[in-house]
Amino acid sequence: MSDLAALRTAILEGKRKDAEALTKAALDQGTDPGTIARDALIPAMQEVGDRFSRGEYFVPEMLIAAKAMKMAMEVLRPTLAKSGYTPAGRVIIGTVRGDLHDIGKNLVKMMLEGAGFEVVDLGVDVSPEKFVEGVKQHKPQLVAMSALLTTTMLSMPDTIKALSAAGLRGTVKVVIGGAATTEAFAKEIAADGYGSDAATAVALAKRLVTA
Ligand code: B1M
Repeated sequence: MSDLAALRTAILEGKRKDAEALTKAALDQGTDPGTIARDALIPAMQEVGDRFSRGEYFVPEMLIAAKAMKMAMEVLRPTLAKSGYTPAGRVIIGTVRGDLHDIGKNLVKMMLEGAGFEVVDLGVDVSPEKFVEGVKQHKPQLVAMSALLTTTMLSMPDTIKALSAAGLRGTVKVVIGGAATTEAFAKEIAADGYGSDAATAVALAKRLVTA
């Protein structure tokens, strides 16, 4: 098995130390960092998402794989920028105002990173004003909001309105998710999409960024 195939397998199986060591070894052997990302890390996370969608992986397997991916990315990140590697797009993500649940949001973030996106994480309890500031500062293609509470999901339309008031709504696609939300709610508040889980969120982000 080539080193990159072994690296893919290490991520799929959530073997963090192997993922880190194999990434270092590939770099030491002179493999281009973009090739490591494109041929090993991103396909591994794509496969994780596919297995989740087919019901072969569940949240724990996805979390473990995402953590292995994170270890590999930490080794790779300093060299990626220098190698001229272009991310799939930039996303800002946050759990909305009043809401402290971040497990799902973190999983979505890790899966997006695994798909090659640059993700700016605004954290939890993110007000509409903070989302607006985040868009001004980081100029993302996509804003992703998460809400787990039926009370806090109401901050989502407020954020969309705040983006419009700041003249930024046309510059970004807005996607939402989290257990409190639904596809119908996304339509009602004129979001650009709804992700029922992390794998769907990645597919949605890819579709909207290339649209
Ligand atoms: Co809270 N909590 N909680 N909680 N909590 C829920 C959400 C609840 C359903 C439990 C219940 O009553 N059955 C309920 C909400 C009821 C409602 O509003 N309808 C609830 C409540 C009431 C509360 C408190 C108010 C309790 C209290 O203090 N009285 C309080 C609120 C605090 C606050 O936020 N202000 C509270 C607190 C907490 C803890 C701190 C103890 C803890 C959070 C820890 C943390 O996140 N760091 C917690 C937890 C763990 C839960 C449950 C048990 C699990 C949530 C979770 O992590 N799920 C939850 C009950 C449940 O869901 N079974 C519950 C796993 C996670 C992977 O799934 O977040 O849905 P999820 O993310 C998924 C998808 O939704 C999607 O992808 C993820 C991966 O597949 N997704 C996105 C998520 N974000 C996305 C964004 C996208 C796309 C997809 O953008 C495009």
